Amino acid sequence: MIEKVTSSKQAIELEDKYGAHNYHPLGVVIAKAKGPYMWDVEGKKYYDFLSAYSAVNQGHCHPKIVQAMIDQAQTLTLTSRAFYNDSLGPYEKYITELFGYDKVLPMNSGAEADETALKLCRKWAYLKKGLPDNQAKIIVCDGNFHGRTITIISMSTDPDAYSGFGPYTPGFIKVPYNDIPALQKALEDPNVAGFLVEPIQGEAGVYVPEDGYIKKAYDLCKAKNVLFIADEVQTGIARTGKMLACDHEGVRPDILILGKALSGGTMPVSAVLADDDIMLCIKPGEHGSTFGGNPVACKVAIAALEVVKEEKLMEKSEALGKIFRDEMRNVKSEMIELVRGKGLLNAIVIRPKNGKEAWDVCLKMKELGVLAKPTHQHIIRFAPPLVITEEELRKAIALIKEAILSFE
Ligand code: IF1
Repeated sequence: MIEKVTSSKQAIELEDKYGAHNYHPLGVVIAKAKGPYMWDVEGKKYYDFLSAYSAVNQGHCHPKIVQAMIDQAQTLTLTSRAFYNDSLGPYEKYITELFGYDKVLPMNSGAEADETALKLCRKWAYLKKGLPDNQAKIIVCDGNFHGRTITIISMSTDPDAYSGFGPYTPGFIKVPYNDIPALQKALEDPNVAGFLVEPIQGEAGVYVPEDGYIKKAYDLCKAKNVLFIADEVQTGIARTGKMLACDHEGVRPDILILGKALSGGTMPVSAVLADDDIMLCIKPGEHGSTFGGNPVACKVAIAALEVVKEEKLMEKSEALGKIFRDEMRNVKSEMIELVRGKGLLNAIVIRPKNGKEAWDVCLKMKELGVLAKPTHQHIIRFAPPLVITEEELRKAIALIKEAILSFE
C-alpha cells in the first residue's frame, strides 16, 4: 500500500522509520516547487536559497526542460550504449561546440563524472605522458568536495567524509587550496598526472580563491605537462556569473567536469569534456555506464543549456549576486562575520551570538519563508535559482536580514 502524505510530520516519520539516516535535513517537507519557489505539505511558500546545491539554476520545474523530458520519455528512454540512438550524437555535438571541446563522455552523477575524469587523467598519464604503470599521482586541495565514492573520499580532508570507510585509494597528493607555492612544490614530483580543483570550493563554504589563483595554477600545470582538471559540477552553468567559473580567469581546463544544473535539476546528468588527445585514451569497453548519455538526459541537457542562454542567466547571476553581497555587507549585525561569493553562489560566515549560530539563523529564515542550510557549523550558503527576479531577490534579502537581526 502506497501511503499518501497529508502532513509534514507524517513524511518525516516515514523517512525516519524506513529511510537510511545519512542526512540531517532542515525540518521542512517540500511538496511542490516552481521557479525560485517551493511549497511545503501544508502549503507554506518559501524562497529556495539552496537550489539543490546549484542543480536548479534554471528554476524548479522549468517548462521547457520538463517538456523536453516528457516528449523524449514518451518516445525512447534508454537503449544502453550497446546500440546507437538518434539523441546522443546531436547532444554530443551541441555540448562540445558550446563549451569548445573535441569530445564529451556522458555520465549521470557528479561523482561518476569526477571518477571518469580521474580515470581519463591516469590513462593519459600512462599512454601519453609515459608515467610508469600504477605510479600516476593526482594533486587535490584541502577542503575539496568531489562526491562520495571510496576513491573520491580517499582525496578528502574532511573526517566526516572519509572516517570509517578505509582502506583508501592511493595516488593523491593534498595541498592547501589557494596556495600557489604549495602547488608549485607538489608539481616537482615527476609522477604527477593531474591537478583536480574546484574553481570555488562549494562545500568548504564558498571559498573563493584570490584573483589569479586558477590562472597561475593552470600555467604551473602546463609547464609541467600536468592536466588541469576543473570540477565545475557546482560552479558551472552560469552559477558564478559566467558559463564556467574558470571563465572569470580565461582558463580552459584540459578536462572539464559538469553536473547538477546540466539537467536543470530534473534528473542526474553529468559530463566530462576533453580534446581528442586526452579523451581517446579510453578505448571501447574501458569505461561506461548503463544510463550515461541516455536519450532523455540528452534532450533534457540540451533544453537546460538553451534556457541558460535564452534567459541570460549568466548576466542575471552576475548582476543579482552583486546586489546580494552589497546588501548583506551593509547589515549591521555582529553575527555577520564575512560575506563572500561570486555571481549567485554566496555564503555568509555567521559569528555565534548568545549561543545562537548558523543553524538557528536557518530555522528563523525558514519561519520567515526562506530556505537555506549551513555548510559546516558557521557558514550559510545562499544560492537561489538564477531565474529569481531582482524584485524577488530584494524581498528575500529583506527576510534574511530580518532573520539575522532577530538575534540582536
Ligand atoms: C551530498 C556537498 C555540495 C559537488 C562538486 C562533485 C559533486 C558535488 C563540486 C558530486 C556534489 C552535493 C552532494 C550532496 C550535497 C552537495 C554538496 F554538501 F555534499 F558538498 F554541493 F557542496 N563535485 N555536491 O558539489 O556530485 O554525485 O552529488 O551528483 O552528497 O550531500 P553528485
